Amino acid sequence: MGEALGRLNSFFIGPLLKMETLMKLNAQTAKNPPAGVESFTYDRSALKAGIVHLGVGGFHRSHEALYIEELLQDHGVTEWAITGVGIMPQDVAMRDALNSQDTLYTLVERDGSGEKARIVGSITSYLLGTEQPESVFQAMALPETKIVTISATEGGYCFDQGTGEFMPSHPGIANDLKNPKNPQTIFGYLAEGLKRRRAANIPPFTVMSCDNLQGNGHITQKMLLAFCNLQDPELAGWIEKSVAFPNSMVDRITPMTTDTERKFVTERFGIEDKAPVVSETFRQWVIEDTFCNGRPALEKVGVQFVTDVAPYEKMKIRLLNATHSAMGYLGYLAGHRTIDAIAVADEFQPYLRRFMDIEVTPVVGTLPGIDLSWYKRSVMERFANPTIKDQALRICMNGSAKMPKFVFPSIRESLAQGGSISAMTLCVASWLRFLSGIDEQGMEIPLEDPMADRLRAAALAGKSDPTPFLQMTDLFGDLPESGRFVSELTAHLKSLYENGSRATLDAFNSRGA
Ligand code: CS2
Repeated sequence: MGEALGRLNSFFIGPLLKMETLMKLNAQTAKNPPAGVESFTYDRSALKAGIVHLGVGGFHRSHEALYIEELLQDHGVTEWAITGVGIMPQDVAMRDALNSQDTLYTLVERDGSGEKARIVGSITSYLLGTEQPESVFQAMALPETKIVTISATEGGYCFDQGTGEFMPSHPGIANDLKNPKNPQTIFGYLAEGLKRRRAANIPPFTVMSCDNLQGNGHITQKMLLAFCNLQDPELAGWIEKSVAFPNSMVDRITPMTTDTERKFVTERFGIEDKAPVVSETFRQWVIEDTFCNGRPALEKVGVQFVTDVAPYEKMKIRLLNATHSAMGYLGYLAGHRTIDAIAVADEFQPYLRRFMDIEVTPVVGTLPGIDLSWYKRSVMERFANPTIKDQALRICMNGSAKMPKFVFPSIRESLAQGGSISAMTLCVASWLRFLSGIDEQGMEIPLEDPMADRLRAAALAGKSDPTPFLQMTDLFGDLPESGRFVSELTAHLKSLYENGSRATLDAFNSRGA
């Protein structure tokens, strides 16, 4: 939909610069990298893949694959390399890019003080599930595979956003129940992989979600059990008894790789890489230590193991991810295209402070050992990182899975406490305005969301009246039962349509607390 989105999503390789010293990325280049680029020195051929990862996008490659890389490079570990798996038809671009360069890629970490590039070798093979599902099942069934990690985006878990319950009618799930050998969802792959291990009497792997869902391990477990109960109840019983699903909190801002990032890596480091990753320098990973078949010593490379990850997840999702949403939709409507520009824009500062300090912080509560003021300051500094041109459109993708997890729970909790919901409701209104697919200048907005057609139809039917949206209980749950929510939402949406985003923000800011 729209040329802009095509450019944002594709792995299309634009014309590269003609540089005499340009090196194509491959195993040879990794042994002799260009000046200023770090590379690994371990023997890649001696590694075993202890991890199968479903959903190899930029985030996995800037985060988990880097932690593993450090274990391989700095701690002599050999058992925990990664088999990467794509499960979406569009992952063919990643497969082609990575497989044409020995599954290597360049990771560039950037902030105001400069940038550091390294060639990462921890993903030792890449399989495309849509074309070779059997190879994926075999990899999952190997005794040396001990963990399956997942980054499937918040929308990949196939539950009803209103009730949190499994959706057997989800088209991907319906396919996987009918065609277990050609799955489309993570649950189809996990069920088949675990089924084979059980049949071969091999201990199960741990299943670890790396997506921004509160209680991501619990959700994965609940959905997988619901899926298996429909397909093979005995398998479900075995999984319930013997598979671990640790909850985890993951964090690293990683813009989508577009031609801009590719060109930057080529020009700055002299590497021709079809799939580089550019990320911020900050990273965090907090995991519950409940693995059922061993785990890498990730604590050696800075991962925190805790008994309860819930406070960390809540803090991150409600403050970082939700504030991202508050910046993305309204910022895009106000004409900004990158998150750093929104973070420093005068009209956004008071709004975002109110969003975080007055509305979200009271529902997050106090967290043992965590200074929330410091956390919020550091989040705002990360958003403002001018070297990371994180796309507002990336943040605006898949709102139907993000808003019910990032923003709606805080509105519900604040309503219950009698707190203010005005800034959070303005965020929801900006999402609904965005979903009309037409910006304030009359230009098309590229909408990327599995529910895009339904959402756009609701926006066009209601315009400044949110009623068609509020009837979607599979999205809004019980929120529309709150008169306060509905009236504040209606007022914000009307103002966005009638006065535009900047005037709405100015009026909001001048009203004060
Ligand atoms: C973002 C996240 O997708 C989003 O809306 O908030 O991708 C965010 O950048 C990461 O969770 C940072 O860890």
